Amino acid sequence: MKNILIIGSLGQLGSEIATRLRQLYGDSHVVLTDIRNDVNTDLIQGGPFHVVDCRDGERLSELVSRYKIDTIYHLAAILSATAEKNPLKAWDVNMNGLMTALEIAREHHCALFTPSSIGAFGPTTPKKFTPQDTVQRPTSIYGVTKVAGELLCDYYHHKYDVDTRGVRYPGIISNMTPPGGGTTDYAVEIYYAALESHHYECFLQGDTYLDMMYMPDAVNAAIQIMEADPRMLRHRNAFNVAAMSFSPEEQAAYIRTHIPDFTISYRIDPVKQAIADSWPDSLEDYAARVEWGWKPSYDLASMTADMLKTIGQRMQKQGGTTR
Ligand code: NAD
Ligand code: AKB
Repeated sequence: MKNILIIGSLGQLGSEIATRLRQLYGDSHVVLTDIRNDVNTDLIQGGPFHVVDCRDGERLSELVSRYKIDTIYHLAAILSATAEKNPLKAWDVNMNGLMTALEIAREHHCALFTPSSIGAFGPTTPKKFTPQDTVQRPTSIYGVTKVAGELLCDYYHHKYDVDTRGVRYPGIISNMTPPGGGTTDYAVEIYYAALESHHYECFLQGDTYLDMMYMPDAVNAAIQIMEADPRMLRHRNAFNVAAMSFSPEEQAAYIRTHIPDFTISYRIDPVKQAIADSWPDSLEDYAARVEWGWKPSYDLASMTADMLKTIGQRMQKQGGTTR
C-alpha cells in the first residue's frame, strides 16, 4: 500500500486528486497539507491534514518520515493571472516550493508528481497541435516557472534518479473547488453564471481558443502516470495531455443547447487576454497516449451536460444558490 503526501491539497486539483487517492488507498494513507485550512472541511477531517508552507522543507521532511511517505503530489503553486500581479511571489512559491519537494523526494527516495501547464508554451510555439517537444519561450512569469520546473524535474531524474513524473495540464474545468486565479477560470465561471442568471460576461475574446480538460480526466491522468511502468516512459516529465479545445463562443453555443436563452458578452481583461494569446490553441498528445496509455473520456458536449447537471442539482438542494 502506498503512503502519499499531497502538498497544496485544498485547491482545484488537489481537492479532487486527494478525494480519489483516499478512495483508492485509504484515508490514513493519504496525508494532506496546504497553507490554509479554511475550506473543504470534509477533506481536512477525513484523514491526516497539516497546515504547512510548501517552502518549509523541515516540516515536510518530518511528515514524510512520520507517515513513511513514498509518493508526493506537489500541487502548491500561484496560477497565471495571480502570478502576473506579483511575479516575485510567484517565483518564490512556484520555484522554491518545487525545489523543496524535489530535495525531500531525493532524500527520502519518494516518487514525485508535479504538473506543468499549457502556460509553459509561448508566442513562438506552434499554436495548433503543439508537439510534445517544441519551442518553449513563455512570456508570463507563471510560464517561466513552469518551464524551469519541467527542467528541474528532468534534472533530478537524470542526476539523482528521483522518480519524477508530470503532465502539462490544459485549463481544468470542475465543480467541487473553484479555480485558483488562472487565465482559463472563465471556462468554469460560465457554467455557474449560466445557471444563476442565464448570462456571462467573459474576460477573454469570444474567438480565443484554448485547450481544456474536465476534472475526472485530469485526476485520471495524475494517477495513471504515477502507476505507469517506468520502462515505458521516455519523457517522464511534462507530457502534453489533451482532451478538447474550444473558444468562449463555442462553449456558449453548447450551453445554449441546455439553456436556450443563455447570452454571453465580453469585457476583455488585457492581462489575461495577452496570456491566453501567447498559449497554444490545441495540444498534440501522442507521447502520453503511447508511453502510458492516456485517453480522455470527456469532450465539450459531455462535460457541459455533466457540469450543468451537477451544479444545477446542488443549486436545487441549496435553494437557488450554486456555491
Ligand atoms: P489552486 O490555486 O486551486 O490550488 C493551489 C493550492 O496551493 C491552494 O490550495 C493553495 O492554498 C496552496 N498553496 C498556495 N501557496 C502555498 C504555499 N506557499 N504552501 C502551501 N500551499 C500553498 O491550483 P490548482 O488549479 O489546484 O493547481 C495545482 C497545480 O496544477 C499547479 O501546479 C498548477 O500550476 C497546475 N495546473 C493547474 C491547472 C488548472 O487549470 N487548474 C492547469 C495547468 C496546471
Ligand atoms: C491558468 O490559467 O493559469 C491555469 C493553467 C492553464 O495553467 N488554469
